[in-house]
Amino acid sequence: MTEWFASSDGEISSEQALDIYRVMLTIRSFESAAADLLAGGRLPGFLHLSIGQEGVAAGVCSALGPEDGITTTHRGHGHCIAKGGSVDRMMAELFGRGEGYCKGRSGSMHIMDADAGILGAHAIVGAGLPMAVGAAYSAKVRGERRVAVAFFGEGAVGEGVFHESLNLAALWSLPVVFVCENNRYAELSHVSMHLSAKHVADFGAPYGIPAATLDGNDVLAVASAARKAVGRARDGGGPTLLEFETYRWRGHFEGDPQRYRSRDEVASWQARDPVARFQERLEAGFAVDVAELDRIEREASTAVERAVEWAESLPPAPPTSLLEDVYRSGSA
Ligand SMILES: Cc1ncc(C[n+]2csc(CCOP(=O)(O)OP(=O)(O)O)c2C)c(N)n1
Repeated sequence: MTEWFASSDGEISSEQALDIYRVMLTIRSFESAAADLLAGGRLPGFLHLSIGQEGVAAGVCSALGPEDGITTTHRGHGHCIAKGGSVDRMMAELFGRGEGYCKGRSGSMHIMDADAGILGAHAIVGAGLPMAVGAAYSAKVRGERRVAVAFFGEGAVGEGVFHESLNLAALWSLPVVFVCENNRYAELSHVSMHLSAKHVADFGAPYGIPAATLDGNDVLAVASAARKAVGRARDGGGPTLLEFETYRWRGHFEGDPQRYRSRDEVASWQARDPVARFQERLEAGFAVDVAELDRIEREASTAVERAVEWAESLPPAPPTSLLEDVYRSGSA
């Protein structure tokens, strides 16, 4: 099955490739800025960063249209940016400002933008899977050609909700793509300590769902597999399970002492940097010149710098706003 998902040359135009590159750099820039702001005491809250995993978010979302939906996790900044979320409103949310996506109440882990098809980030491991199945179910019963994508880590695979979601999606042949970012660790536990199968993709077969394990740090391979899975879902072919092998360069959360892995292991994955690899492909395969790549990089970092400047200049959301949008029954 993995061969069916293999990419072939000429699938992506130079314009699409540069757009994917811009998204990857925006994610890296956003998360690097957030890490520095938190370390410098300027940002409150908790951060789980996806630096090193940008290829999955950018590649998968390049296959989606505005009408399609995604659900994501506690490590979801990249998915939200790739799906068209505003870096301004995301940064305002991280700063706890009223202009943020959740009026400054949630911080990093609950970004949602229904207009952009970001159906929600969920801090509860596995929580996004049944919601994507629900979105796919609604598309099917309404006869709409929308597709839903559930992003999740391999840590979610040990949970019942992963299996319930795959079962119903297969049973009802729903237009959903399950995208696992297998970054080798769930919190402090290596995948070999919590997963019975060798690959997450092995769980596709029992449900009759096509599945493949692919290199998540090769963004063109990701984009190609995603296009096939999304196309299949849109044409009524049902769900697909894609497992992308990747790695988070930072700790599970910012501040994690990371005693569960070696510096050599981190370095070996940094040598497979999805951004640097794609940059080489763009120069060699797409004949893009370095000046153009530098321009895109500057634009991405300027957009993030402006977002930081704007968000930080806003006043914190007032405590009284906590009473807004709170529902209660009975008379006042
Ligand atoms: C249901 C549930 N159990 C436990 C946790 C605590 N927790 C937060 S992140 C995490 C690990 C998740 O690992 P994975 O799904 O592989 O995602 P990654 O952090 O690697 O992106 C755990 C156990 C939680 N948030 N929700």
